[in-house]
Parts: sequence; structure tokens; C-alpha cells
Amino acid sequence: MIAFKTLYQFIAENQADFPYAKGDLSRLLRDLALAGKIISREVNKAGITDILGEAGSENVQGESQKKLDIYANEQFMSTLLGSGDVCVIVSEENEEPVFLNDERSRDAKYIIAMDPLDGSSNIDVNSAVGTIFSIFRRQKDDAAPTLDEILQEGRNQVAAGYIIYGSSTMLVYTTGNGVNGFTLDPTIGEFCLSHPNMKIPEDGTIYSVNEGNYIYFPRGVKDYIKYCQVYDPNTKRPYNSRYAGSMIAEIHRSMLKGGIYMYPASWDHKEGKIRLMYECNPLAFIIEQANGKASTGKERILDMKPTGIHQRIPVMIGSKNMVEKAEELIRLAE
Ligand code: AHM
Ligand code: MG
Repeated sequence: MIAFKTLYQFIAENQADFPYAKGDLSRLLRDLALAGKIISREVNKAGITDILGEAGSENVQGESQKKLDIYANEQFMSTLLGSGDVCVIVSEENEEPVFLNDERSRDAKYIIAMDPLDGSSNIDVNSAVGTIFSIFRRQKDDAAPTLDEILQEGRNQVAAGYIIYGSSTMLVYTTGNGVNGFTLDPTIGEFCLSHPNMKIPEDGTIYSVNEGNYIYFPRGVKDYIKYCQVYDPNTKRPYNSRYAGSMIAEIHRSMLKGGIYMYPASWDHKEGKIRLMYECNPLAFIIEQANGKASTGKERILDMKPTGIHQRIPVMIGSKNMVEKAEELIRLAE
């Protein structure tokens, strides 16, 4: 008999990671995993069901169709707000924060920022997509959290994770005590511990950036891309270029093989494209917990005070030595 550990067993065994929580954070992680399983099911059958299609359009039965990113958002919203543990959710799909609006809100301790389905345009071409989540714990007990309490620095996160819906579905998360990865076994419907104590290699040979935008990038970013392409056997250059257009796929590959993912600022995206609160912060927390580095090219992502819930920033995330080299060339170009 092969021994394995399910996510639920793992969470129960590691309660000591969050002494302040009385089972509520464990419950929250289990709720996220449950919603993830439902999304995984829908993503897997996306090509053959009516759910694939433009939001607002109608299927042949006259029922309105939903795109999977809207479906995923509704699934996470109802699971998380239904639990009573979450007082507010910031989502890529909602312009404003969504509050728990009933008598349980006073006891709901958690603030969640999430991208329910990142890279969702990849669904249409059967490539990997992902869910990203960031969890903060409320510091105050009074009524609903203010915007200022929602706009916390990423270093205050108590947990963060991503779920990748790829050739298999995996959930990777941290509570600030290392990173662990769980693969969904569809035959038993459980996430099972498959990647304990994940560490990203210090160095890598893969860089991921939308090189079609090269002309628009600042000098230092161009210098780093050129650095990646120079012949130097001592540093295993030129590096390989891989870009799926789905951040979770790039970050997950970097976690396993080493690499750097970049979405820099450019002429047409002055602030960059990737959102601080629900895309960069959780991935930065995970990458740092795995010994990697997450930067804007100039500063540590987890130290940034968000100025708005949908704020965008330039990002460089991945193997420590690769990110540091990129930062060095950006500094030199100034
Ligand atoms: P989204 O949140 O609208 O899906 O955008 C985020 C995605 C990332 O997953 C991916 O790395 C990037 O956008 C791709 O953008 P581009 O097509 O500009 O390279
Ligand atoms: Mg996104």
C-alpha cells in the first residue's frame, strides 16, 4: 500500500503554523481547495460544455452563458463569504471590494485578495490557467474593515497560494513556514502532498517575458534580456526563452526548474500590467518562502503599500540570482 497525505491531513497536522487561529484559517484553506476542485472540474470540461463562451451570450437552450473567469469568481465568492470566516474579498473580477454583509461580519477575521482565474484567455486554447489567493488577518475587531485595512503591505499576509489547472491540477501554498504543493488525484477527489518543502533553484536558465514588447521596455530591462541571450558557457547562457502568456504556468515552472518571470513597465503599460494585491503579493510571498526573490526591478514587492485595490506594478519574480542580476542592470541603466 502506498502511503500518502491529503491536504486536509497536512493542514490538520500543521495547525501549529498559525497559533493565533482557532481552526478558522485551516477551514479557509479547505474552502479554497474545495472551490478549486470545482473550478478544476469545469476547466477540464471547458471544451465540451456550454459554459465556454462569451459572457452575456446565450446557449441553444436560451440559458445565459458564463465565461469561466466569471464562473470561478462566483464560486470562490459564495464559498468564502458563505463560510463566515472572510469579511471582505478583493477580486480581479470586481471593481469594488465585496463585503460579507450580515451579522457574522464582526467575527470574520480574514481579508482575501484573489484572481479567480488568471490567464483565462488560455482556456480557449487548452493551456494552463490558475487561481491566485492572498490572505490577511484583521488586526481590529470593530465593524467592517476600512479601505486602509484592506490595503496592507504584502509582508503582512498570513497565507497565500495558487492553484494551477494544467496537465494535472495542483495547489501550492504557504503560511509563512515554507511552501508545499499538492496534486489533485481525480480518482479520489483529494489534493495529495506531492511536492513537500518546495525550494526554487537559486539560478536558472529560463527567462519568461513578452518579447514582442521589447521595443517598449526601459533600457535596463532591454539590457537584462540581451544579457540572457549572450553566449557564455560558464553561466549556461544563452538562456532559454519560454512564454505561455499565463503567469501561473511560468511561475510554477520556475519553482520547479528555476527561472525568471518578468512583466516590466513599458511605454504602453506605464505601471506594468500585473496587479499588486492579488497577483504579485501572493506569488511574491510564495517565491520568497521558497528562497526566491520578487521585485519590481527596484524594490521588494512585499514592502509596497498598495495605493488602490487594482494597482498594477512592474514585476520580476523567480530564482534569486536571476532577479538580482536584472535589478543590477536596471540600476546601472539609470
Ligand atoms: P489577466 O489577469 O487579464 O489574465 O492578465 C494576466 C496575464 C498573466 O497571466 C500573463 O503573464 C500576462 O497577463 C500576459 O500578458 P500579455 O499577453 O500582455 O503578455
Ligand atoms: Mg489576472
